[in-house]
Amino acid sequence: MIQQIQVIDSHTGGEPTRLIVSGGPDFASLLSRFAGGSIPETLQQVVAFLEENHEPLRRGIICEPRCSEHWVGAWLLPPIDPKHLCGVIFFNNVGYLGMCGHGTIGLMASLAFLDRVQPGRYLIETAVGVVETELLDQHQVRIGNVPSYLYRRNVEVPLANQKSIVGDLAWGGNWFFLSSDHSLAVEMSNIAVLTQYSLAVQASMEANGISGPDGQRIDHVELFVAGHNGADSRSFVLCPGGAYDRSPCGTGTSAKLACLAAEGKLKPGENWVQESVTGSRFHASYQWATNAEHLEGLAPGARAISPTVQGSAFVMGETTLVFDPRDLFVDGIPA
Ligand code: PYC
Repeated sequence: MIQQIQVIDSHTGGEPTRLIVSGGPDFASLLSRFAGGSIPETLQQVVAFLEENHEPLRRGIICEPRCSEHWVGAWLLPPIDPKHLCGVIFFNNVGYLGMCGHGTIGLMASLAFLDRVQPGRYLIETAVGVVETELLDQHQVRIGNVPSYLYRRNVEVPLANQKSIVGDLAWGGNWFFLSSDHSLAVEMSNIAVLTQYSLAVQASMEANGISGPDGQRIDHVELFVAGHNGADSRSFVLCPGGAYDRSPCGTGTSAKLACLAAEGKLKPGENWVQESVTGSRFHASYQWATNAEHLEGLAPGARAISPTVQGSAFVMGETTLVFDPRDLFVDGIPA
């Protein structure tokens, strides 16, 4: 049977998001099947179900030939709590993401495009917690992300030729290795070098057992240099799956703020402008988090933050994807 899926494509600071608005799995019945636990627990069970039963569809939607590795997909779900706007589950070319900052901004701009939301504040359910959003106009969105924190400081990651890089491990809704300990130019002309270098850092962390508190893979690498023209910092972010983030990365900016807060380099409420390698910018700040003591790996006495990240997204297309079982690449081109 030919399957049809309706999507809204947007980009946030150059990083694209494909929001699946209909034609996918029956999420209402999955949510009632896995009901009972907290919102993140239920959504993580839905993710496990998708991983077991709908991998070909994930690949078909987000991988070539219909899409490509630098996109993030977002399943739109009905809310578990009726006071919330909706749920969302993010994925990319290799699997599922915890949270996605640029994707949440894209989600809100896409819902505004569909006339499903007006400017105002909304709560969104993700697999790692409930996120606050404020739609400021058709394009501008402010996100109150999940509690974020520095996990380990000054971690040395060995590299080839007896070299190494030192950086921090932090959580911002995904796991990040963050470092300024390099001499690479964070410029578009240097993307191939930045990508190869960051892939080597990712591979070395995996080979050397450098992980999150529960063995979680540190699957994003952020390389920083000083910002200019009003930006506090400029960064290159490598995502799982090998593509770099065209936006400044919302979860990565949250992880960066957590490190700055822990080091006393940024005060609560102070603004931080994070620029991406493409030149797009997010405006961010934080407050100390309350009720975040439960976070795994939060050192005794350490504090988590509640980051706020603001950016804008633009809709690029409204498309029906067609999946014909006679198509050799109906499930995407295998990597
Ligand atoms: O904006 O959080 C983000 C993100 C994660 C992966 C790609 N973008």
